[in-house]
Amino acid sequence: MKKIVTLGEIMLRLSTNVGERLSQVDQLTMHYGGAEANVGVSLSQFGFDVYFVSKVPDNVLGKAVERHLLSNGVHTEYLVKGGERLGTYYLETGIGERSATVTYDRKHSSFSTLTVEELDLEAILHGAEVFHMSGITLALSSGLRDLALLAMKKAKELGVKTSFDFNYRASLWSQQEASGAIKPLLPYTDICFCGELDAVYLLDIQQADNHLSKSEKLKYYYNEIQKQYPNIQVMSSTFRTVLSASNNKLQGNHYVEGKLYQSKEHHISQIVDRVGGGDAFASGVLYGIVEKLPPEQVISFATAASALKHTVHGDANAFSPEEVFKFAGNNPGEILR
Ligand code: KDG
Repeated sequence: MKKIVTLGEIMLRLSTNVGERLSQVDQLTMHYGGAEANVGVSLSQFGFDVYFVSKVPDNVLGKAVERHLLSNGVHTEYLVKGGERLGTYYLETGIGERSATVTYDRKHSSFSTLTVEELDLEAILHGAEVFHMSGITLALSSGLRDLALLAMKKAKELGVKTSFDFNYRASLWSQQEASGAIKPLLPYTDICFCGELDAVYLLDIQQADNHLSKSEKLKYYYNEIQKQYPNIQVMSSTFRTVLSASNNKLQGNHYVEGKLYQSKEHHISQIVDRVGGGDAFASGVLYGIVEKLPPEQVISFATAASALKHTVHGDANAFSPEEVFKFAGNNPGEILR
């Protein structure tokens, strides 16, 4: 089986039911989240040998996290035990015109104390097809920023494809801090998940001409990013049209060798839970790349995986490739040259 490694924080998520306010409920529903853990779960369901690298407390919550990962087929050998606490977040679920809100309670989490000395990066990354991580990890501590850079460099040294999702979270850090931490990683990145706002606000790329269409603008940004970082082979992102918190349109974009490939537009008219939609998308792109699908199919698969995520509760997708292909339908997407 093909080996994939993801590194990041896994968190406890406590959420309200639809139509409830966090300040008014007595009961919350428990799930596990964390961008790179979500990607790991999806990729494991897609049939890969996934190793999730993280740090969780050596207590009953750490054990519960491990059980969650194992029950999804994710390997936990590289789950370091220690530190004080499991990062937690609260989700007030949105409905209609009211958007969801996220409240973090993750300061001083076990993961934020993880250091390079606690991991054998060579052994962890050896033989992997892909190493994936996201900007969320960089936001959590300076030790994690050092670890992330070393891990990306080590992956490149070992011939492992590196994947990085910007995943900018304004509640964790400023654009300036994010920009300063993300830029050093990009020369070691092969596959990148970023969009227009990331290009303008985190990579200081000049705004595209307003007369261009949405896709032409994105292509301009990707061209500019590639001029600065020619090592980045693939860039992907989605366009979301928000009709309401529970009714969105979603279309995937995938840039390879100077061409932009687009999926069909999915209309998700009854969103159950949109958290993790981006991670499901990233997992779909990585699946397509590892399985060497043509770019039209990669983006069709990834966008379908993301659309499917919106129909299930919790942060992580658990669909098989067959289910995703079936949902994607026969429309393979189109090439915008
Ligand atoms: O992409 C989904 C994540 O945002 C969610 O699982 C929680 O990792 C998380 C975060 O830090 O926001």
